[in-house]
Amino acid sequence: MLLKEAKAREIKDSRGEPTIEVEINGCAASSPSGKSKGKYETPSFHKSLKWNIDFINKTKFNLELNKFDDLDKVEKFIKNKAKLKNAREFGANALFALESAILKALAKEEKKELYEIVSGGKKISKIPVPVGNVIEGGLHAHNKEHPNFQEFLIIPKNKTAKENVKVMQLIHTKLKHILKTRLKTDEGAWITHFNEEQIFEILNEFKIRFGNDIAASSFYHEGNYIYRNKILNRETQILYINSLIKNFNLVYIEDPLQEEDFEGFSKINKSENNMIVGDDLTVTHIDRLKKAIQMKSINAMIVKPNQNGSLLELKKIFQICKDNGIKTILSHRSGETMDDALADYAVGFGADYIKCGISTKWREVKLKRLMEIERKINS
Ligand code: 2PG
Ligand code: MG
Repeated sequence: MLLKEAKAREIKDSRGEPTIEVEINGCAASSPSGKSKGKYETPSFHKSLKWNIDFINKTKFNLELNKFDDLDKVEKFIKNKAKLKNAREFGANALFALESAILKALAKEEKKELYEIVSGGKKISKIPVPVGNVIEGGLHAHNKEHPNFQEFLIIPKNKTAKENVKVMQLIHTKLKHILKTRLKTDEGAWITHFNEEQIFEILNEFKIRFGNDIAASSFYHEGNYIYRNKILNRETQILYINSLIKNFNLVYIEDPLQEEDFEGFSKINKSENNMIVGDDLTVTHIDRLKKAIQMKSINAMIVKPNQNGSLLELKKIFQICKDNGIKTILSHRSGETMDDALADYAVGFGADYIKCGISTKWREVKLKRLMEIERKINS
């Protein structure tokens, strides 16, 4: 495919905030945005959203691109043309939307699916298991009394994505009545005044695997974790999290400690049956992942395309995780677009899990695409 030019424009995400969409040969791709952002994430844009849009619209690329790894030519071109230290400096949202639109256009030209371009033709061996948030607190909830933990996630265990999605949707609907709420967060999970332990008791009744994105940096202040009814220091937070893992059989714990505490993460009890997950800790960056592996901080990692920007680096991250026995969870952001490509990246890169919510149209398109890919692979 000869990439001559690309069109970029501003669109609104599910929160009504501006983000970027790039279109190439009728194939559009866009970037989401987060609210509980990691301190070390790549900035979304270079100088501004407008600067990136103008740059893409005015550039004549003239690059011959025929496979996933040819994104290298794009990254080198951008680095030189925009006089950057590296391609990520272009801005994670802008770079990801551009690279994603390129891969979609390439898939169209080659009459292939996006996930086939991403996998480089390798046989697809698994469909990632969806991780769905049913209740939210922390920065994602806007009611006065809410749990401190940001996400209460359920992880079904059926053989197919179709069955897993059905189970998640059923539990999500049942919880509306149990919690007696009609209010949803940005990610379509329920808002409640119940506290963490009350919610665990409720989820236990469903006999399903569950856990949390604690997003601990969001309630950490000068050495303490400030809960609505208690204050814990580093040591007592570690003891508290380890007791929750044991008492409630939590199988998934994301960011249990603030984003600088690699050593503290190593003290959270890991086993074959649970995932201690880095998100704000690792921010989809190779150096932070390597540090987390060296310090035994995590046994699983969130991968967010727009925390990094470069799909080539994402590919490397998946390889490093695989080589080191780190489970991978490809994840949406709390401010999402209608782009469903997350499912293709999860399948194409061979992610173990996909975290994309359960309810509301921005999340449902991604689950729908996941089930569609499953049908295509099995047909
Ligand atoms: C997270 C994400 C997605 P945000 O912390 O895992 O749920 O939240 O997009 O607000 O960073
Ligand atoms: Mg998180």
